[in-house]
Amino acid sequence: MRCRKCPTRAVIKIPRHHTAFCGPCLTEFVRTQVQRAIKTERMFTPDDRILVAVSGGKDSLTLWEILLALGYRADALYVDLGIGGYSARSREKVEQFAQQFAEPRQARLLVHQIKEEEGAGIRELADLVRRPTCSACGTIKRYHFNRVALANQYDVMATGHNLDDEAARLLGNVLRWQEDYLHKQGPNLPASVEGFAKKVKPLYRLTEREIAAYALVNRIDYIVEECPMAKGSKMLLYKDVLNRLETESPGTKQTFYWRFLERQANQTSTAPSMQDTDRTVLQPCRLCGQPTTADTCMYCKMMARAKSALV
Ligand code: Q46
Ligand code: ZN
Repeated sequence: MRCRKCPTRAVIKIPRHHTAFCGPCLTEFVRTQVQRAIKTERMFTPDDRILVAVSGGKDSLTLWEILLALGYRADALYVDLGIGGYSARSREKVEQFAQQFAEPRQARLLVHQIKEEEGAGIRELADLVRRPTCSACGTIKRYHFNRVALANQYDVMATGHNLDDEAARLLGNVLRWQEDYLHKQGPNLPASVEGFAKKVKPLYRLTEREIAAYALVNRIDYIVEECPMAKGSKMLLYKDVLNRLETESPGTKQTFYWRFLERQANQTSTAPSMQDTDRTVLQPCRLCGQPTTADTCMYCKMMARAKSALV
């Protein structure tokens, strides 16, 4: 199989685009897709300071590498969840990456340790407040990400969500007709409260497979194992179903998600969006100042319960 852009041997076939690329042409394709996402969705400009949420996995580390390669001002935040060997191994990958790719470009890695800051790891905290680990984890990661972005005056927060993640999330929301979540899904989410950074997903045009190939070609070493808490998650099931559809009918994932975005864009231009409505309802938490619909945010409520259970 030959690369469609040059006479070299291809390393990856991309059926949804009827194409195949060698290593350097894949690198160019992936970076062009990211640049297109940034421009068409007006995510940020070269003057903005970006905070990337990194986990040690291929998506977030690849995103950080691409933003730096494209010349953006991107630092990263790693939240150490304290999940035994998994957290230790993923942190090691992030630190190695920072030394190799970020430090030479004067980019910083910030690390927050949940155990040190909250007095217990994510599993213990979730048990204490009787919530599923992943739901407690989501609240805690969101809180730290927001807090660091605000304290260090970042303009925008970026996550490594890719086309597979977004299509699986959309499928989950559609299957349950969760319309309020549907309205809040997208690659560019404006700041929910004045003074907070917006959230963007510059990898939304790329599949997991394309990102894994890019990481391999560009020697990005990442943690391959999934978080042990992800086992049995619905998201993995939805991804599997979409992959089966994609094999039979290439382009299914892209059409499913991109058509949704087109519909959303059309609706937004004719009616006030849910995000706009949300912004009027959200207010700063009375304890920490983070955006919330109540008077105290979910994070502060959760930590208060955890602390009273710890004494
Ligand atoms: S890190 Fe956290 Fe995920 Fe692990 S505990 Fe669940 S939510 S699975 S993205
Ligand atoms: Zn709060």
